[in-house]
Amino acid sequence: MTDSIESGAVTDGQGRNLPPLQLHVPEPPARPGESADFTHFDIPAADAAPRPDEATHPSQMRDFAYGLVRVLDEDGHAVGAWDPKLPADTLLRMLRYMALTRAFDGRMFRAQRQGKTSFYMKSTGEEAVSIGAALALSRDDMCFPSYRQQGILIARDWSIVDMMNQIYSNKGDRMKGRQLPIMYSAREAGFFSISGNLTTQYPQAVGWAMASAAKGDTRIAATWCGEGSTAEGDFHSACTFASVYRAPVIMNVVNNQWAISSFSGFAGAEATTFAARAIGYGIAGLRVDGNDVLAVYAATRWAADRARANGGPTLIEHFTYRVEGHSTSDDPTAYRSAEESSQWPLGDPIARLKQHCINLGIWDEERHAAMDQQLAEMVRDAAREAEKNGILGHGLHHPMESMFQDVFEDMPWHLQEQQQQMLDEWKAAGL
Ligand SMILES: Cc1ncc(C[n+]2csc(CCOP(=O)(O)OP(=O)(O)O)c2C)c(N)n1
Ligand SMILES: [Mg+2]
Repeated sequence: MTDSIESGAVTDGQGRNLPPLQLHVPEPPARPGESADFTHFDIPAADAAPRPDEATHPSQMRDFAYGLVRVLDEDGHAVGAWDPKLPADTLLRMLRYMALTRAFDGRMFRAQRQGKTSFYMKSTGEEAVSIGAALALSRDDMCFPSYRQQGILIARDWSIVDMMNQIYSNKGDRMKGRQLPIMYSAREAGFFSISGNLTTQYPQAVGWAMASAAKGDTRIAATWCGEGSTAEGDFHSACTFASVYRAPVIMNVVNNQWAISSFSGFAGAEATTFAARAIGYGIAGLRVDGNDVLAVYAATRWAADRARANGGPTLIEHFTYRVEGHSTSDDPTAYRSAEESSQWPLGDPIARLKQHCINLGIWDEERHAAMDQQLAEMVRDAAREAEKNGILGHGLHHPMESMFQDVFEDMPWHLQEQQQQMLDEWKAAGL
């Protein structure tokens, strides 16, 4: 039993005066109406990080969990040991895929506002995370993404009409309307079905990687989750399995500073980095400038080479910023400073690669503007094509009775009865 006394000290049953226990409740540095200040971030020079050998033991990797792997400096020059020295055509492909992802996001966001779909999630400012990784992985490596890695499908040249059909839940939707819009699944693109239940993809990716090794295959797995999602138990079980069996897997944490309305501090960012989670598990950890597509590429390539050589898993934290709302259901002006995205110290990933390509003499503003125009038209044409298959509320979805299909090879009698009952009730209601 304890009694509070006026001074705030507490006397316990044994007569000891003890300070009252307190909880630390994290508070974001800035709220709406306040100015954003990122000067406390320690951003090392772009050429500061050495590049360790891919076979380095995790115990020698400690500093990489607290530093920042970077390639592009403030002027858009590629510097330092991590420069992947990519050929011009690869750089321009990266630029195009990032710009296409942004154009796709813009069109689909507007489609939601026009009532054509119920939901959409943009990846604005985070395009480098998906595009850099997709180009560094082999086409047949298996990806277990979260809902903000649409760029992987785009960089694997998946049909954007097919993606839109899923967003519209129309009769062309391969998911037959059974998944929330943007929760794609594309086996042929090595893109595992997205789940709305945060971080379930983590143990699945590790399990897939373990199976690949158990079968003597050569393909590796990669997975992505947000920084908020690292608070899920699944993240930690996945790390344990990955470490114990040295699974050939790359575990990406996209630290975009925000979960929905809760800032990264609620997932532990005030105490340490997300890459440092790796240290406790004996996993190699890299912290990377997530707005630098060349750094993302170089780190992913390092981790992929390590996994392919049976060197085990790597945890990569991509330090980035979620420029827009969490989803179309969110309003970030209600909880964060409007200045944050413009004050973000690591810039915009597309602008940075564009500047780099201009510096190399392989690109210019005119070509960039022409590309943006061409991509906007391409996305508009794709949307028109997808809309022919139906949009929200226009009835062009898969037949209602199809919701009972694809679970059992032969539909059991009780489901047949329920299906029939549904159809009878619909008919009676004149629908
Ligand atoms: C298990 C579970 N808990 C909560 C939610 C609700 N939810 C959906 S997204 C989200 C925020 C996740 O933030 P983060 O992991 O940082 O990813 P980000 O959206 O920033 O990419 C939450 C809490 C959910 N979908 N699943
Ligand atoms: Mg987040």
